[in-house]
Amino acid sequence: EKRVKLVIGNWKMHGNRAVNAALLDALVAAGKHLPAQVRVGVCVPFPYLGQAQSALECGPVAWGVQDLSGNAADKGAFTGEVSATMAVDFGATLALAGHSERRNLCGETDGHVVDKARCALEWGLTPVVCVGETLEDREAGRTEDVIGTQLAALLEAFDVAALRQMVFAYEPVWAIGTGKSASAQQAQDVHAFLRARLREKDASLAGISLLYGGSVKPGNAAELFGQPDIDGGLIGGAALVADDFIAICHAA
Ligand code: G2H
Repeated sequence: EKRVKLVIGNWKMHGNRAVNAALLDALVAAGKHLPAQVRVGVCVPFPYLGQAQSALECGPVAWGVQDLSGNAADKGAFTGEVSATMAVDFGATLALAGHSERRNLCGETDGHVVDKARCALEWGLTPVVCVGETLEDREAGRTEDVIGTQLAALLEAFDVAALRQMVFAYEPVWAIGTGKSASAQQAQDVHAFLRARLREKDASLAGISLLYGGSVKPGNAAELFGQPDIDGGLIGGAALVADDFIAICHAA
């Protein structure tokens, strides 16, 4: 099956209007030279969605959000929440769900991740569902258990047609922002495991794009993306440096 290659920047809680403008301008300038077979996007903090839309709407780079309300897809009495329709109102097409920082710092459970993915799908946003194990999990030999459980929540909650609209990102928690990337082989092993689980549910799900995230840099991107089951990356720190992010896009 032919899988879509994807590189998504996750700005996390970084930026301001001036810094974003420079970064977005660089992406616009690079846009026409980006490899045609690679879908590129950036997930920005909510207040800057409009800025991303204005800058990117005429080019090939997509934009999206780092989180969404799982309480309701459109509106309601949910103080502080941002809905899928609001993101779509600003042209977003991508929504991260279940990033480890949200699971660990904000107490998001697999149930919340399912709710968020459901709200995203209701309005045509592509959910980018993140899974990953901690160092403690890995050292105890629980990597596949932990990731298998995180994935199973989605596989049980959605039918095949809905799952086919999703992207999954494997982000080992111990490799996030630590400068310590998983080796290409470690990442490939988990990606192969995820793809096998998807295929078990339905053969067509083997065509889902699986991204690797965790200290991807220009220097390690080509090797990671060259693995048979890695279809691109979710890029944090390096997505804040235009030249690095563009180099990573070219490595996909
Ligand atoms: C993992 C990744 C992007 P970084 O969180 O989601 O961040 O590339 O900084 O490790």
